[in-house]
Amino acid sequence: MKKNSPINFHPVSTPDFLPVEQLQALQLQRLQAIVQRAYDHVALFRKRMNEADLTPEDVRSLDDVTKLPFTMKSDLRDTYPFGLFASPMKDIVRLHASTGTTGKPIVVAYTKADLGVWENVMMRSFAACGLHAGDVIQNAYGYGLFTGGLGAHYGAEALGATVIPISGGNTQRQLMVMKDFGSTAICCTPSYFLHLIDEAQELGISLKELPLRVGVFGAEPWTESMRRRIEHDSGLKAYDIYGLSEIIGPGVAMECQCQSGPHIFEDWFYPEIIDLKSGKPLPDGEEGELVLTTLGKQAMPMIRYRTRDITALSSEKCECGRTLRRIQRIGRRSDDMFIIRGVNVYPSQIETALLKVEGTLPHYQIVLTRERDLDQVEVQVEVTREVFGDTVGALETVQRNLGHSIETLTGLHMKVRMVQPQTITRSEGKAKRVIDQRKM
Ligand code: DLL
Repeated sequence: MKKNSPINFHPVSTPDFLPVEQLQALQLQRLQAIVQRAYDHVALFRKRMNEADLTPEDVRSLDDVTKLPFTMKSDLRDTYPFGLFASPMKDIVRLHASTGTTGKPIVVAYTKADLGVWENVMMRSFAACGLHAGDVIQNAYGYGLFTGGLGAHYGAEALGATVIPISGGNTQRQLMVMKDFGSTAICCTPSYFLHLIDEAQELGISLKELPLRVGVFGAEPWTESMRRRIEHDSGLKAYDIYGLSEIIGPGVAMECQCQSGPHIFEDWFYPEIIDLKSGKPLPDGEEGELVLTTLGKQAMPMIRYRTRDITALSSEKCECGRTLRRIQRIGRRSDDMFIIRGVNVYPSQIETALLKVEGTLPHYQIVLTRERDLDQVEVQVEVTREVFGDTVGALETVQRNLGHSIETLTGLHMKVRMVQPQTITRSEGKAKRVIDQRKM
């Protein structure tokens, strides 16, 4: 198979290409049904609706969604484990959980019908980036309570592709399988794929010579610079897939072959962008927090779930012909942000700054400490062996360029420490970018 097949403009056979009026009619019908379901079966939602003096009949148009109360991550924690379920246990066929950084995980549930929706959006995700029956998909997302593994698995099978359910980790085996089984696509976090690129180099395997042509990367923020780096080093086309457990898992939104931001599968997930502080809805094109309503989730309907992910919606026409709106790549979460000397900083800004400098590798960590009540930040970044082996003068130049690049993008002077390749801990799943050692 050719490494980069031409852009595949799909025939108009999926809801991806529905005329907008038809899509909105479908959304309204589903929204009304799901609000009624949540009202009838979820005590917390009914209580909030009653407090706001609302009933499901108040949802007469799509715009009426803005009247409804928000759902927050804390609601899932407070009702742990099963408090937001709208189906009896006998109808629930799968549970997943996401482990937060603190305390109890959040638990999510699926009925058979919900799994059907998930399979459908994942199948459409794979099709959107040009995969089809005959492709060999190496699924290196973790199988288990994390939604990545099983979510991608069933979507790939529904597409008719061959799935390799290898799960995350064991990098050498990943490479052996990739080579011997002729994988044409890989699913994993972008940071783990970088690790695979490094390991392949170590082992003398040229990824560019393998049949691998598509990467389905998500579950963590990554930048355009990272995409360019990955594509340059591996020869595949890297696509951004977005999703979260609370809504369904992977497959809430996926890039098409135009690579211009993930299309939201709006027939199942109704998106809004709100102002972070006021909670007021923002028009398309403006950046704010993504709020999602599941239009078909039976077991655990999520009404106006505040994702904490920051993005903007685009209703501009995409060349692929899909009528589904796109989200701007999610580079940051409102709770990812750290404040240094009064300035808000996001890890993605640092990633962009680092990757602009020749000689750096895309592996970095941001360490926050506190000295005499002052917050300090040190950016640790791996540099190439060539840089490390070079003269002191050359090393200093790279360090200076790094400091300058960070300062230009964040407005802050940060300490930069260059470290040897392979010193920063690799993750098989989501990379941990910020190490906060400040004692609160
Ligand atoms: O990470 C689901 C997933 C699996 C998505 C595989 C894509 C691929 P959670 O563990 O619940 O679910 O984490 C969800 O991860 O709110 C975002 O902050 C972040 N995230 C997910 N995809 C992307 C992406 C899965 N493409 C949280 N870009 C979300 C940026 C992402 N952040």
